[in-house]
Amino acid sequence: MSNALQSVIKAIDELDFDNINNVVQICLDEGISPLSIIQDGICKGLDIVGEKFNTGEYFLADLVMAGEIVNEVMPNLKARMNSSDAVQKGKVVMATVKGDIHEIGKNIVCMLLDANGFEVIDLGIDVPAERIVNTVKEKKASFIGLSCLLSTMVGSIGEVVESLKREGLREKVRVFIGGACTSEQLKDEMGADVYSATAVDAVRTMEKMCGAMT
Ligand code: B12
Repeated sequence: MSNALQSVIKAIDELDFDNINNVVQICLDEGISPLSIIQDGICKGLDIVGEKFNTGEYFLADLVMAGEIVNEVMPNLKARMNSSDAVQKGKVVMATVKGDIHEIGKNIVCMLLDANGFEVIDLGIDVPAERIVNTVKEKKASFIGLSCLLSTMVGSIGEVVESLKREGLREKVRVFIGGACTSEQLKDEMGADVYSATAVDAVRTMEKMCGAMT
């Protein structure tokens, strides 16, 4: 791995807010893609922060700081990923589930979908099932993307699926799930359609499904 990417990991790991823009710019100057900076730099750094939180070396305030550092650099990376000539492939309603306020992973998925020609309706964090389902109905969306990082909140995924059934919309929309505490098994337990481990996987699978739907 390049020294520049290592510096991004280190800046996140050490919660070095003042240096993050600098090290990300060095990566960009070296021709490293925004996607690689996110996946191989930022996400790896966040994994280390999560480990340190687990072992008691970092506290909640440190998690907050890690989130702020990522939010600081994302606009710059997002601006470089948007493709202006993208064709609209399908509508996706994205949300972090009720009870969960983690937004970084969801925002990355939104960015990638947007850059690849999907219309993204981002409802934000801690979103109740009814709001998600009402938006699907109103916008006639084909996909829902649910982000969940807290094991205690996985039931919120099931609530969205049940609410879709009640509204007679279950067959009209594909439900994707992702986030640190999700899995293939959880997808089956909650009655969702697709589990994607990364944002890139999610975009590829949606693109394939769009092809199959047309
Ligand atoms: C930063 C952080 C926070 C920040 C978030 C700031 C922000 N603006 O988002 C704050 C301070 C808010 C926070 C709070 C808490 N956190 Co926190 N947090 C983290 C940390 C360090 C990083 C999360 C992150 O952004 N990762 C990077 C992103 C890019 O990864 P990702 O979300 O997994 O996304 C990727 C894929 O999963 C996928 N993906 C994500 N979403 C979706 C959606 C779809 C549809 C698809 C297809 C794919 C997809 O694509 C992404 C890119 O490839 C993690 C540790 C970790 N390694 O995950 C803990 C972690 C998630 N938090 C944890 C905990 C316990 C908490 C708190 C309960 C702490 C507390 N005591 O209060 C609170 C919960 C508050 C709440 N109600 O939600 C635990 C969860 C344990 C569990 N299994 O339940 C973790 C795992 C830390 C740990 N090791 O213990 N946290």
